[in-house]
Amino acid sequence: MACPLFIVCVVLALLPEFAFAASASDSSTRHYTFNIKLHNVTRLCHTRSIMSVNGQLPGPPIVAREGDRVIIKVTNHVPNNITLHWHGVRQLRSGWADGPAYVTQCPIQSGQTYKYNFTIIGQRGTLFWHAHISWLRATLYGPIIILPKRNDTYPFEKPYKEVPIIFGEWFNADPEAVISQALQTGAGPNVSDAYTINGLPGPLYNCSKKDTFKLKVKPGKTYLLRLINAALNDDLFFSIANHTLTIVEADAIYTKPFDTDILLITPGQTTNVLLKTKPSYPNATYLMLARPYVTGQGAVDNSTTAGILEYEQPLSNQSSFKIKNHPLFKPSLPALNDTNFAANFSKKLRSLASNKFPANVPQNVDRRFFFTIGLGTNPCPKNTTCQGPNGTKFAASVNNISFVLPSTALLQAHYFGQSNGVYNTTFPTNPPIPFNYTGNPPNNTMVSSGTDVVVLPFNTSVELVLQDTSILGVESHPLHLHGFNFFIVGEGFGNYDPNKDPAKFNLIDPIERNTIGAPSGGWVALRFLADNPGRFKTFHQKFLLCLSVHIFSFVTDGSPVENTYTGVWFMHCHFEVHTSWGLRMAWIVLDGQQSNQKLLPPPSDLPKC
Ligand SMILES: [Cu+2]
Repeated sequence: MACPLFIVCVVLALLPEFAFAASASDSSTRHYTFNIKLHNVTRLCHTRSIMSVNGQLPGPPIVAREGDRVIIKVTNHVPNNITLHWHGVRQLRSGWADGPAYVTQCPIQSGQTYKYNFTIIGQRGTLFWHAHISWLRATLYGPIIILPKRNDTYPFEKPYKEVPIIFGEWFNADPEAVISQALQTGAGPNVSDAYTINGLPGPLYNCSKKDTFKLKVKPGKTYLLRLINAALNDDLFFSIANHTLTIVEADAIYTKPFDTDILLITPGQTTNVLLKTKPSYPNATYLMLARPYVTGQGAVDNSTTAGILEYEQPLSNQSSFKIKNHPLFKPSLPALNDTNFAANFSKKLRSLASNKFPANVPQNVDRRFFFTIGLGTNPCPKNTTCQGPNGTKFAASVNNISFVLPSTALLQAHYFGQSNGVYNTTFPTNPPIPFNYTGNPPNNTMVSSGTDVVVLPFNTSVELVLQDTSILGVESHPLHLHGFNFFIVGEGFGNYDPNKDPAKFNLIDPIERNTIGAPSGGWVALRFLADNPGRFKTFHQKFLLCLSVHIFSFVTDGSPVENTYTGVWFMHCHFEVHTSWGLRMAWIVLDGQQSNQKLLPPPSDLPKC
């Protein structure tokens, strides 16, 4: 049996149809060990036991080249259930490694280990990893840095140095207690106590001067800052005093470079910028600030985190000048609710769309979806009092369905043909009751709940319009799609008009990303090709795949049903509070016909629920 199978796989893997990619020797495997433990951290003079990876906050960076395989051995040494998500990594055919709890996997239980194993295909830039269960990503997060392939270059000036700058959110209380209390009372959760830059709040907070991130630079150099917003619930404005930033990449997609003094980054988004330092030693230091862009009506942490851009002193200066005596410049940031800034900034972002890095925008659409996103309410359970709007409980929904996570994982349920009673495939294409979405809200704000998904055949070209609603106030929502990037072909304020708005779509060079700040009181139109499970490209991978598919069908008596190996891709608001309230759903993308368009079998250590 093995011998003819071997030959078949060699022949199949060599077929020119599949043979356009790099050879296996170009890429390597990167191994990481992540131990999740408790450790004490003090911020704002409060000491708290936090969950962290290898005792680090932020967690350790994953560094790989495009084309590399990454294997992260994650061991859970804390009492809580854990999963980790590799945010923005497309996970072609490796959906088992995506990480959202109860969607692609059951959690890693205390004392257990799971090896996340995936290959980074066709992506380069900055992404990040974070816990994907409850609010644990408050302290479990870190950068993913994808370098170009060896001998490949950036489509911009080679930076002198690269620096990750990861924004976080610090709670003096345990964030798990914060969300669990909110879900119980129905009220909005308590807000954070500080924002952080690389884990440090900075000098504008009490007791935090020593906890300040310092970026030490040399004059006349270009630095690549890899900005990541890992905050739980807040979009952030960011600026460095007296320095212009050039945006060159967003969500691991190269952009047309553009200069800006201020940028906006939502939770779940990443942005690479070039920072050109002053040509000579400036005798000054500069603050970098981040504070929120706020559109909702609930309580908000409106504080500001600061880091310091400090020039290294020339040797000749060191005795005569003290940095302390230098002027400290401070950038100005937009007003907290500056929605015009958000809209203008968003319009300026374009894909590079070069020959080498094309924008493959789907020009034709197979399936159109129109989803409302926003807040709503759930009734207060009998004999209790609730602290949400008018004595109800806060909820959030997509097309008025507040998504309920199952007690097993959707992908496992589907793969093993056990979806009955776990989920329905009836997620509505349109809102159940049309209304004036951004006008006067309807009297009835109650949501329905369920575990409903959309099923898409392989390679379906999808157009998805997300429409904000005014129910309990309009708000910008950072919508994140797992497993894909989408193109942002259009956006606007008010209600989407299917007759007029498509004429204005950009199908040439729209920005491509995995998370979009859907406009407050407006809509955004996205397009993506549902091609994941996806394709493998190297001979090595094709050969192994072929073997595994055949061996798997052999050991299971050749009986796995066609179209049962699929991808299940979570889509949700990256404001953790809205996700907790149900602003989430999932897409099931069926396998393609060819063997390289199918999800691989589950790894043997896949956690059980
Ligand atoms: Cu949201």
